[in-house]
Amino acid sequence: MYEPTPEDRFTFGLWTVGWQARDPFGDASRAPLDPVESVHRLAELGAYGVTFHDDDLLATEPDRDTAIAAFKKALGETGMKVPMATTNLFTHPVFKDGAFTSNDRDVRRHAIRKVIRNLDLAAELGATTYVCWGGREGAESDAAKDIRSALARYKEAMDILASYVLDKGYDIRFAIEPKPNEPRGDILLPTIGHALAFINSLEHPEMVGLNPEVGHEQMAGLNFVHGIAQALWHGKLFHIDLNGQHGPKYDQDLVFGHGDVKSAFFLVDLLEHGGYDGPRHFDYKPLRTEDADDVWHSAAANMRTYLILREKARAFRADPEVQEALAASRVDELAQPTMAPGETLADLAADDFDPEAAALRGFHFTRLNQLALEHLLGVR
Ligand code: GLT
Ligand code: MN
Ligand code: MN
Repeated sequence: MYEPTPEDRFTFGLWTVGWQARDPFGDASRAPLDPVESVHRLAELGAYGVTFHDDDLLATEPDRDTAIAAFKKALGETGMKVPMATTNLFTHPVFKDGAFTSNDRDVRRHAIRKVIRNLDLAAELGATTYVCWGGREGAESDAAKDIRSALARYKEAMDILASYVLDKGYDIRFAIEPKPNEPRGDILLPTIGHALAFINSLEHPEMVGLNPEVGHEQMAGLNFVHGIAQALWHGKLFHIDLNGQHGPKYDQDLVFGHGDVKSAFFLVDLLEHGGYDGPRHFDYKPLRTEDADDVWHSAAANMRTYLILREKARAFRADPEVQEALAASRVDELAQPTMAPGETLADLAADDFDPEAAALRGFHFTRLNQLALEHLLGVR
């Protein structure tokens, strides 16, 4: 029960289990982890694949060719896939004022070269999604950054990368990952909504979608389930970062479900019934208190929690009382167009409607919410 298999398509960033737990106040509490070990351990736990930043591959082996060869061998031995890759444009101090949007033009050129180099490797390993998390694209002072120029440079970089992928004939789409703040005081493209609007201004909008992260929207006090629903509605949910967060505070990157569990329940319900067929990717950080063994317990916890919530969501949908409550709340009625085919505004004007009577009708949403909560709490 709740044993993950590759069919569940669970994936992990190498940087998650490999996080050494350095934070702004303290040194690493764990030793570096060889990506080869991560691939083997995650495969044993039932994961489908791994994802990586260019620099993650160099965690314990500084020579790039040797590191890539060892990584490929581990993939071959385990059958693990690489559905997504990304670039580290935030750790090296050269990126302290951003990468694509640094005020320093030389840095912007370096950033684009760094992405292009890793795009070639991503394509070779079969990745079809390339994530762009602009963690350092931002500012602490409104005097320090011309935001309109920064967005123009962001667009320029995305347009260059898209045309590179087209020229090479790679089967790759880009996924922008929004985040409101941290490590910058304010980050560009802070939410799903900002990123969706930005994508519309690109030269190849069809090649660019989103990689929303649970905690990042919740840091901004936003409803992640609504954000994901809107991304799906626009056809832009290219990838997803699952983790946990307790409301607006620093980015916690908790195990999936270890933050707002009710939101996690409705998220799984949406992903499972809303038409998302991409990988279920975990982007969490094993707590700094945990030792080398605990890391693997935490990795397993993400998948187990997802599978438990998936079963709860299915049971919720299948419960006759829930179906009856959904009907009583007229949830399906919203799918019905407000005007019937062929109806005119004259027909609309001719409606015999009594707002006073309609205002007396209750929607019974509390009952529905309580049923969901009881499924989640395991008493139904
Ligand atoms: C970084 C960040 C994540 C992003 C990753 C992609 S790395 O750890 O906190 O949210 O998804 O660059
Ligand atoms: Mn993320
Ligand atoms: Mn995060």
